[in-house]
Order: sequence, then C-alpha cells, then structure tokens
Amino acid sequence: MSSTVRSVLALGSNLGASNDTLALAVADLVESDHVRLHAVSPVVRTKPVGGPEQPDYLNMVIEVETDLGPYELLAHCQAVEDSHLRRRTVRWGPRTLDVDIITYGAWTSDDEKLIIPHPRAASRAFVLQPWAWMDAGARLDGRSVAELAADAEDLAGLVPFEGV
Ligand code: A4P
Ligand code: MG
Repeated sequence: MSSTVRSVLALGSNLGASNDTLALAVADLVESDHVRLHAVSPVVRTKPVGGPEQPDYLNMVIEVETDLGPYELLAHCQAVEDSHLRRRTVRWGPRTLDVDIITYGAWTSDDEKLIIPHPRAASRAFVLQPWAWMDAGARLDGRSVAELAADAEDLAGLVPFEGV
C-alpha cells in the first residue's frame, strides 16, 4: 500500500450468531489487500439505542490502515454487511451486521452519504467505550473518547461480553 490513512470502524450485530458474525466481519474487512488491521477492541453487550424494541447488541470497534479512499472504504464496508445478509428495512432496526466509519484520518465530510466523523458517535457509549479500551489516548471532536464515553447516556446499559 502506498499512501495510507488510519480509520476507526464500528461494528454492531443483534440478529443471528452475533459474536461469530463480528469475528467473520473483521476477517472479511481486512482480507482486502487495501486494508490492514491495526487494533481491535473488546466486544461489549449493549442495550439498543433508538429504534423499535429489539434484542441487545454486540458491539466492537477496530482501527484499520487503508489506501482506499473514503467512499471506497464505505463501499467495502457495505459489501461486507451485504455478505452477512444485512437487510436495510427499518432505520435503527435490528441487523445481522452494521459497519459504520467513525473516523477517516483527519478527513471530515458532511455529505449525507458519508458523514465523517460519524454524526452520532460522540454520544454513543456502544462506540466510545470499546474505542477507549482499544486506544486510551483516542480523541474525537477535540475531546478524549474515554471522557465522552463516561458522559454517554447509554453507558449504563453496556457490559463486557462474557459469552453466549
Ligand atoms: N452514512 C453516512 N455516514 C456514514 C458513516 N460515517 N458510516 C450513510 C457508514 N454509513 C454512513 O446507513 C444508512 C446510510 O448512512 C448509508 O447508506 C450510508 O451512505 P445504514 O447502515 O444503511 O442504516 P442504519 O445503520 O440503520 O442507519 P444509521 O443512521 O447508520 O444508524 P446508526 O446511527 O449507525 O444506528 N444500539 C446499540 N446498542 N448498538 C448499535 O450498534 N446501532 C444503531 C444504528 C442504533 N442503535 C444501536 C446500534
Ligand atoms: Mg449504519
């Protein structure tokens, strides 16, 4: 890879064999010659935020190094979602796999097809807490990710994943 960027990706699943799905999705994401795995967070069990009544989620974040452009990376993430039978029916509804791009280097965007940093990440413990555990020095919107996690309303519903 020539010129590369570090990107944080958030993964979530609350349908099917979620822990297996997350593991396979990480493997699928980094199988590309254009994506290298840099860091992996613990897996956490979280109460659903928003949407209809639905099962608890398993969430995690990873940091990758990539020479894909941001829209190429989005297409890659969506292809991995599709390969895990993701259906886009209800917004914030239950899903076999969601892969969101949280940051892409220092690049920012307000295009609705790709908003970077992810517009809701700074208030969501299901993204922030695993991220802080993966990278204690991480920062978002000029603040410490660990501090943002401590302030997030959904932190109380988050526990480390301890098996099925
Ligand atoms: N899009 C724009 N910016 C981005 C980005 N940074 N990363 C666009 C990824 N996609 C981005 O996404 C809808 C559209 O957002 C895409 O077509 C893309 O062009 P989607 O994945 O099809 O739909 P969605 O995930 O239902 O919507 P959205 O808005 O991404 O939902 P969120 O905000 O990600 O929330 N509770 C817990 N505990 N754990 C979870 O993982 N996830 C959600 C989804 C809600 N509650 C949750 C969890
Ligand atoms: Mg999404």
